[in-house]
Amino acid sequence: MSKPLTLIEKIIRSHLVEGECEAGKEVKIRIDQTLCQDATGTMAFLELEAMGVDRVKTELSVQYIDHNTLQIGPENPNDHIYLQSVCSAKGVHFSRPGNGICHQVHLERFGVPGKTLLGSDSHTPTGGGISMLAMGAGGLDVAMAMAGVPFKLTYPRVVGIRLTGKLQPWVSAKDVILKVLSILGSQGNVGTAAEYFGPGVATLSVPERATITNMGAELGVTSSIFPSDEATKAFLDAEGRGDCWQPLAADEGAVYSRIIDIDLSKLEPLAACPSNPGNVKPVAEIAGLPVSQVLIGSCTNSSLKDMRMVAKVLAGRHVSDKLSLGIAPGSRQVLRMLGEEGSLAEMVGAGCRILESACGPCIGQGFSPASGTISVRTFNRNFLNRTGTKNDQCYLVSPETAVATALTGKLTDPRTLGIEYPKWEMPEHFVIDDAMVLPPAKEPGEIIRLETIGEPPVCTPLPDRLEAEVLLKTGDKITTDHIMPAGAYLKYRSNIPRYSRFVFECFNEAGKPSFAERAEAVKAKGLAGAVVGGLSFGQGSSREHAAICPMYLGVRLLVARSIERILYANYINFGILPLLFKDEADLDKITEGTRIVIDNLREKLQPGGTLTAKLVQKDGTESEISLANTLSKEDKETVLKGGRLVL
Ligand code: MIC
Ligand code: SF4
Repeated sequence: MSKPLTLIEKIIRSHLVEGECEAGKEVKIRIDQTLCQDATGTMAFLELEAMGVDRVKTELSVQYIDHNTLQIGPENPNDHIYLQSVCSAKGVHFSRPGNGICHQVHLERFGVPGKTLLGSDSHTPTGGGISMLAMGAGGLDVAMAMAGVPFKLTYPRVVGIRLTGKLQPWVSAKDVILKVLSILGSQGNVGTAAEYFGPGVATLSVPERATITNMGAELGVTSSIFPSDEATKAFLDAEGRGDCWQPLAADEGAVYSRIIDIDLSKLEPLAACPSNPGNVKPVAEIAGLPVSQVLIGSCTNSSLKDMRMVAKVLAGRHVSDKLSLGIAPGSRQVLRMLGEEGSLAEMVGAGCRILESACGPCIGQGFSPASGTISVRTFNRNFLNRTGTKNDQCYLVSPETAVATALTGKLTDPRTLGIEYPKWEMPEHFVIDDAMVLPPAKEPGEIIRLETIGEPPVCTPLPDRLEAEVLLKTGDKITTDHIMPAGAYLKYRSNIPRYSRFVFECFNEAGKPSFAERAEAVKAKGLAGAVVGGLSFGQGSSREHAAICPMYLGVRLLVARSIERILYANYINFGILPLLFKDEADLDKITEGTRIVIDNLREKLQPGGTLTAKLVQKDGTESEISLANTLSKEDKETVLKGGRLVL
């Protein structure tokens, strides 16, 4: 009899195009569906055009407008017009601004159990809530998937998370994933995937499962998944899509690389404290902190289930006058149902501020907290400064904890409210109205590129003698928000020269040259730029701008102690060589201004091997260090030729 498989292994094998199914080995799989959002999608489609693709080859591709809907200046509407026209021409569905956050809408209207989904957004694994193998990737990888190119990934080690028991009132799915984060941490999980199983699974509805798989992104795992069962069917039936349901689960006796046991009945409300999602504490331990704003929404917690609970708690009560409460329902479907059932009126009556169904404050588009005050959010990321306020203090919690906090004005364990916990039942029918999703035209039409849309970036081959000056040395857990801030600069995503001015902006010091200026000075000397980092470099988003913009400024080398999956792939795609320290003590030998020299790069760079690099200090002293790589043969060829879009 063949070996019993985990569900993730089963889906990979049913989509396998190339490679050996063994943990740690590289495989290529067929991608059935793709999704893009506006902040990464413009570049992805410029890249698709540059590849000369006439029509996408996937079963379904959808482009969402959800990240930047503020439209301050013409940049965003210009992006929207470009995306609408290019999607129509290339065979892609277009979800208009106002229709909702990509992950929520995709779950509601398009996701199919057992299919593969690749998205140019790191929270694409939300689709694991309905049993998809859903993964985040850089825009170029998604463009290639749309072009029909199989997606390359490391065959993962699968961690099994066995759920037993049942959540107690006021404890919810967010507390489950925060618990998992407190166990697995937010780093060190590259090459791993998370699979939920056990009797506790049946007690969780699809929206709850999707909260858990969504925030699996913060673990740094490739994907997270739940089995497809009666609860999945109930959700899909209510969406009028029951015909795409099939039961899916791991084989009896499937072997996981590690098993984590979580008894849902024993969980309590948890919070991720500033400024990392892995910094988890019980709310009871930190209750009482004064709070200036509460935000409920984002792709993690904006389902009808979450919103209805919030409305029921707010009904007949009023938000504390010490804070502002903002609520962003995740989709037009959710917003409309809240309106029709009266929940919206309850929220407004309680003094909350209703925001558009979009990412909004989650990506620094408004609602920045006042200086030195605490923001409590149901979101998934609290990286420093992401709210748009310098040195912010952002706590990530469940909607239950958020609404309790909104009523009291201080961080509150919802169990202490003394209110009965509102009951939730999956509606028999969601309101279905896909009028804001535009299907593609049958024939290719005109693609409209207004003035703010730049050209897709191109790179040159790496020189055989790589001489790179260190522009910046960082600590551990550098996120893509550190590398390429979003917030107020999000509107420059389709203008690389402009956006590049803000690379590593958070490390710039007043009165000193910025990272961009230092990079230009190094480039003018005919040298490459290098960045040196610690553990878990590149946590967070899929934004390939964290590769494109440094590359545009001349950065060609990254040396770190460990590198996160999506950033690693993006660096290869854009011709930046990612190497690893063999000996962490070597980090101390490098400062800003040190030159890292690698002679005979083509010969020395052996896939999976080590090489010797020379360090030349500012005073001319020289030494040697060993650097490792985890490149495959294909990665080596790609990065040496300068990535996938080359002059
Ligand atoms: C995020 O949550 O950080 C984003 C904004 O959704 C990013 C994508 C982007 O930067 O455009 C992500 O998660 O991949
Ligand atoms: Fe949007 Fe925030 Fe979700 Fe990213 S994490 S997709 S910005 S809601």
